[in-house]
Amino acid sequence: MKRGSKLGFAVVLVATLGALAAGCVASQGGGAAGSAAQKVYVKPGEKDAYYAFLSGGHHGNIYVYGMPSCRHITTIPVFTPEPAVGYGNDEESKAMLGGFTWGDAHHPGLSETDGDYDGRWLFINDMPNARIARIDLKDFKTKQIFGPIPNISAAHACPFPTPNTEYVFAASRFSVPVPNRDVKVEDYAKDFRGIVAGVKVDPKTGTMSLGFEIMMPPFDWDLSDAGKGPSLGWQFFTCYNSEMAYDSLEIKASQNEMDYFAAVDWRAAQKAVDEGKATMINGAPVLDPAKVKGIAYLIPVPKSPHGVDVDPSGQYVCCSGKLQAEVSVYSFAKIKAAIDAAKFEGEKMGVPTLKFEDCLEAKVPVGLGPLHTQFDNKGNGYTSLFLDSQIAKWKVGPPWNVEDKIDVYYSIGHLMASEGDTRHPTGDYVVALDKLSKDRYLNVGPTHPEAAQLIDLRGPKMELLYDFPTYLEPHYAQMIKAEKLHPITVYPLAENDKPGVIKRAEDARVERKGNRVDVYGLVVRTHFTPDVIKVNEGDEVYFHWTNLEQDDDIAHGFGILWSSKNMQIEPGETKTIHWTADKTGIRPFYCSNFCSALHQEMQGYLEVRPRGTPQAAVQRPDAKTIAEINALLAAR
Ligand code: K7E
Ligand code: CUA
Repeated sequence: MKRGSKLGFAVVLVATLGALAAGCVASQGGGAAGSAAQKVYVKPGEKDAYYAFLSGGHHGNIYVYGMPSCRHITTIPVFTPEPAVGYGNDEESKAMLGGFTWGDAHHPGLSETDGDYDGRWLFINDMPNARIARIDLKDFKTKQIFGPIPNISAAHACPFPTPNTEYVFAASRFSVPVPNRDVKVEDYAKDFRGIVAGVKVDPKTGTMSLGFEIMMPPFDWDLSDAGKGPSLGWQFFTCYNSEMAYDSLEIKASQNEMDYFAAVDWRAAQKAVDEGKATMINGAPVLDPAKVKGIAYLIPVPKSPHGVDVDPSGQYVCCSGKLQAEVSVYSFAKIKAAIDAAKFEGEKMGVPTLKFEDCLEAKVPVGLGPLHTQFDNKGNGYTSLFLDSQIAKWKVGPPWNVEDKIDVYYSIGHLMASEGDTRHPTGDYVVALDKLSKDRYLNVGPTHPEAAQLIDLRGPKMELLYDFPTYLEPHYAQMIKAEKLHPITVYPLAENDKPGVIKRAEDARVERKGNRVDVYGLVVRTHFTPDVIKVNEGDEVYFHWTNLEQDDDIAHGFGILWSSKNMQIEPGETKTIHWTADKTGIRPFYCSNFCSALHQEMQGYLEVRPRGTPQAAVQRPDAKTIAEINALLAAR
């Protein structure tokens, strides 16, 4: 009996193992899904290997994702007010936005040193208003918005930093008269001009300033990339509409067999400006290539090109002709030889044109609707195919053949490879940034999300790992190794020298000069000091709140009832917000960011009295309150 029962157990055990083995095989066969899941799985508490910065398109900001998990970590407000943190609401960020409440952000550009991402800054363009923002990757905050850049009409080919971040660029997508004035649109070819601008970046601070502008023919300047290695010192810009149409562009701008890309020698352009060869137009030094030679050249490209991408070696310039099934690869050495030999076929408004055959190296038959190309570390290029909804992988170099293709869902625009714009792409991943998601996600009504897809490049074949929706509308993105970034988690109080900062309860006060009232206050768990503030109707009140916390993730909010005033003050930070005391009565304010067990108690009152009510020139908290706050601070 005993023996029999043992045997029975063994039979059951064998059967179980058999089932497990079968299950195992099934899951492998089912298959790829299991292994793909493992490749994107980042265990709870663990962190991703890459930061990915996706442009927010007409949302005007930047989305930060972790890769390979594809988790959305945060959104950085850039060109658009953001109410939760109060971006565009506090005085500093409001001034930076310059009255604009939207932007259309297309191309994130990480700063580089020696052609590799250095993790210092992130630049991004606002196309319609021709602005460039710089985000400091020390705290992931927008620090400067440069522009609107004079004479530039829609900065699409922007910012595309140079290999040592000497410059970021902008070029007019829609040409206009320069200077803009009263002209007829029918006089387009005569009076309209495109502009290419080189914006200098201070190597220490990242501060942008205008270096030079170049007057270009009125084509639609589209995309850009920086030369590197042998092509260092040159910047490339594609264009469409060399037909110079001003209406029905979808037909009239697709007539020519060839459009162009421009090669701009930015060192020569800067030198010409420094030598006084520019004309000032709207405050910008503008160079006219008809008068100043050697700064720009045009090279023919088939059929309305979109992306221009320089390979990691810097030898090849790859242009994607939207209406052509090929990537045209140009040799920089050939371009340079033709320029040096002054072998021109003509000129366009003073810009010499080179011959197509003199510069072309290869045509790669990638497929329909090529838009953008990225690279890996094994000598391959990856080109997005909008019409085919595919990515084509091809050999950069002879025999220039297509090696693999993968379907994407749907209608891919840009793609981004890990460290893909550098001299040393890592070859781990590419993310497809698809323009249409159609049926891929739960139905949320007519506003569909955009679609992004993580693809593994490490095997011989591209492998689709993961789909993730994004809010409107990433165009381009960049991915940097996480180990390169070391953001701070609190602002060191000792370094805080912001206007309006106070660091001791004794300094908290309300100062009045005429009808201007300045509140110098502290926020700390769980108290506003002062929390009762007396003002008069019509007063212009400036609240300067300093968050004395030095603990991670303890931000406080400041929101005023019945108003649009709200902001977040992060640990160690000082922020100023302006509010007009518009109405006599009592007006509560409160901490809008959940900060502690007594968050709900973190509130205060504005007592707004009628105009002319006598008020002290300075109000201070009483000694008891100061002692309480000091006790609170000491207890931490
Ligand atoms: Cu969407 Cu670079 Cu603006 Cu191409 S751009 S797709
Ligand atoms: Cu402070 Cu909530």
